[in-house]
Amino acid sequence: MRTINMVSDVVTLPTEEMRQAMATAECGDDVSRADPSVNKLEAMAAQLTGKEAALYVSSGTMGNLLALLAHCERGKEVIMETGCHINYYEVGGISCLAGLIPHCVSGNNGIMEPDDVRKAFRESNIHYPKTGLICVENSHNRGGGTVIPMDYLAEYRKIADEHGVPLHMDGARLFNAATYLNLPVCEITKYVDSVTFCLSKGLSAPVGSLLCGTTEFIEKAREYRKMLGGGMRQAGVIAAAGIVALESMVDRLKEDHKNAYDFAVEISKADGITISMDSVQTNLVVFDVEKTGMSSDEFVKRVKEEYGVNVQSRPPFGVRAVTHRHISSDDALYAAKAVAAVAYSK
Ligand code: TLP
Repeated sequence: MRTINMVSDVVTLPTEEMRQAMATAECGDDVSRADPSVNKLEAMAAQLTGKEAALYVSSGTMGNLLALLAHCERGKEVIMETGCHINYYEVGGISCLAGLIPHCVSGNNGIMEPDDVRKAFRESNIHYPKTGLICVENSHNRGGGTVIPMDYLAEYRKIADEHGVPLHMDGARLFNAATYLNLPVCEITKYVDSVTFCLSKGLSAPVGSLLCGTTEFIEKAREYRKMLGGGMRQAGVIAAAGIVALESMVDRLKEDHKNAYDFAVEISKADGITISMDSVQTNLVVFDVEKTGMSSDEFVKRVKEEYGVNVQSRPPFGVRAVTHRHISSDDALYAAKAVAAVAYSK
C-alpha cells in the first residue's frame, strides 16, 4: 500500500542542498552574536519582511511567545481570533508564561472582521484589563489556510494605531500567503509591527523560525529568548538550511497550492464531504465529514488503514489535509480518491 503523509507540512525533510549547506556551515557562538550563518539568516529575514532586525528562534511557538513578552506587560489583554494558533495550540503560553489574557474574536474561516476587532477594545474602566496587542494569523491554520485580504490588513493597522497598540502577525505560513496574493512578503508585513515566520513547514528546513521587527523590539525578544533557554550557540548548523530554504524553496509553494486545490475539487464531488471551496487558497484543505455519519477520528483512521493516507482529525467532524514538497500531484489525486471512497463507504 502507498503511504502518503498529508497530516502537516511540518513533516517535510531537509533537501540534499540543505544537508550540504549544514555540513559546511560557518559557525560561532550565536549567544554572543558571533555565528556568521545565523547573522546572515537574520539579515535576510529582516530584509524580506522590511523590518530593522530579526531573531532566529527554535520554533514558531517560541517566536510568538517572544513577541507577546516583548510587546506587552503582564495583565494586558490580547485581541486575537478564537481558533488562532497562539490561542489554540501553544499550550496556553500566552497566559502561563507571558501573563496575558486572550480576548478572542470569532472569524470567518479564521479571518476577523475589522469591525469585530474594533468592538473588542473595551472602554476604560477600573474593572477591565487594558488591551496591549492585536495578533493576526496569515495564512490561518484552523481557518483552512486562508489569507487575510489586504484591505483587512490595512484596517487592522488603522485600528491598532487608533488605540496605540502594536500588531503582531503569526506568519508561520507567510510565504504561502504571499504566494497566494502574488505579492512580495514585505507588502504584507508593512502593516504589522512584528511577524513570526517558519522555515520548517512548507519551506522544508529542519528547524527554526524568524521573529522580525524593530531593532529595539528584537533586542528585547533576544533577552527573553535567553531567559527561556533559547540561546542556541553554534546554531549556524541549522541556520544554514534556513538560508537555502529562503533562497530556493519559496517559488515551488505554488505547486503545493495547485495540488491542494485539485485535491479539494476532487473531494468536493463526494456526497458526505462538506467543504467551502472559498477557503481553499493555499496548501491546507479543511473539510467536514459529519454527513458521512462518521466522526472525524473514525474517518481519518479508515483513510489511513484502508488507503495509507494520513490526514489530521479535528474532532468532532473536521479533517485537515496538507500538501507539501513530498506530495506530488498524483499523490494528491490518489489521496482525494481515498477520501471520497471512504466517504461513500459507510
Ligand atoms: N502548526 C502545526 C501544529 O502545531 C498544529 C501544524 O501542523 O500546522 N503558527 C501556526 C499558524 C502554525 O500552524 C504553527 C504550527 C505554529 C505557529 C507553531 O510552529 P512550531 O511548530 O514551529 O512551534
